[in-house]
Amino acid sequence: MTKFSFDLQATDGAARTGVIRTPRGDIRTPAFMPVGTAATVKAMLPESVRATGADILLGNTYHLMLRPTAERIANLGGLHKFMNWERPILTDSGGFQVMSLAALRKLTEEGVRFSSHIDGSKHMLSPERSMEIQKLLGSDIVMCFDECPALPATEAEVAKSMALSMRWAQRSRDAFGDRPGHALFGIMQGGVTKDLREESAKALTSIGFDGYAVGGLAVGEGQEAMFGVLDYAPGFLPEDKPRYLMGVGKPDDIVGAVERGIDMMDCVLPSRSGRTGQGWTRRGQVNIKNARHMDDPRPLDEACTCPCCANYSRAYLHHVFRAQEIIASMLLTWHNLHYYQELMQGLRDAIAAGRLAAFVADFHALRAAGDI
Ligand code: PRF
Ligand code: ZN
Repeated sequence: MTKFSFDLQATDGAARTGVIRTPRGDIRTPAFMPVGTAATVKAMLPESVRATGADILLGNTYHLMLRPTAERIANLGGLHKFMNWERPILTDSGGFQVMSLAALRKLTEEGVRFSSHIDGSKHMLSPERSMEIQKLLGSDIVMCFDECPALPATEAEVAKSMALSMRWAQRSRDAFGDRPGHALFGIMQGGVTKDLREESAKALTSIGFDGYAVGGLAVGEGQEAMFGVLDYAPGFLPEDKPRYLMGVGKPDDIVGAVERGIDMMDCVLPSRSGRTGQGWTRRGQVNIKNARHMDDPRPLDEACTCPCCANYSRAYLHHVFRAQEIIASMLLTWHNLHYYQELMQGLRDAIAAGRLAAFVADFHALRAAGDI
């Protein structure tokens, strides 16, 4: 069986391009992972998500354990079969979603007790239970169970939380065991404090993981502070393992993260904003509900080859959004995911050719020109 591996193929400054190999297929990096929280990328068929160029999806322990439950998915043959996506799936471990979504949370050394945001039922997540759920789902890339402290937090609070996450990382490693073809990623915490980030990276690398995530960013600190951390944090991690920035981001966040040595990212933005009428293009952001599009026969982006831009006008998109037709979400989500994947392909090609700086300059120049 193909084992899990990472081939680093080229670098350009701190940026890297390569391929993560898994038994379910290759993941070209830098990779963007569309979010399929509830066993679906909302408004998209899996084959359409694949057609945009996605190699891997993200799923969520928290949502799936509550509904339809991990045990039910396991009995039905696992998450890939259940949702009709045969390629790799990365699952988040649940702690981050418990803290942002669940009611009545109680955090202890053991884990987190919480009430479901769906029906109020009581549940527990711990490193051991999170590993068990992610195994039942059949996840290809399993994330450690961690705590992402909510902002604002003092440095002492961030330090205490990071130390807990590192103890949970060891328990996650022990509970995960040896599963050939499946990967376990550690998650670095430590807020915006360099020493804490370094301490966290040392703790994780001494445990040893198949990949390393940078957690605890994009939680309200702002792009400048996030880039400040990314100027040093990837350098604390092993060069020969993938680095995953969790929950990022806008197109310019992605470009900046890749420039700083990040290999994987995920974000609800392209799919979620597709459902609220926000289109992302090379020239910037478009709100299709704006009245100025009402009579516009042009596509959302004249240079885009997605089915939305190939076949539908802004006027049509404007109409179906105003009329709250289901196709509105479908078309704009498809366009946004296509745009994101095309951006990733552009970044990969530029890094491979050693011309990332020129690519990034063009990226910013086109957006600054506006005219959308
Ligand atoms: N930890 C986990 N999932 C996450 C985060 C984290 O810190 C973030 C932070 N941006 C998003 N998703 N487990
Ligand atoms: Zn398009």
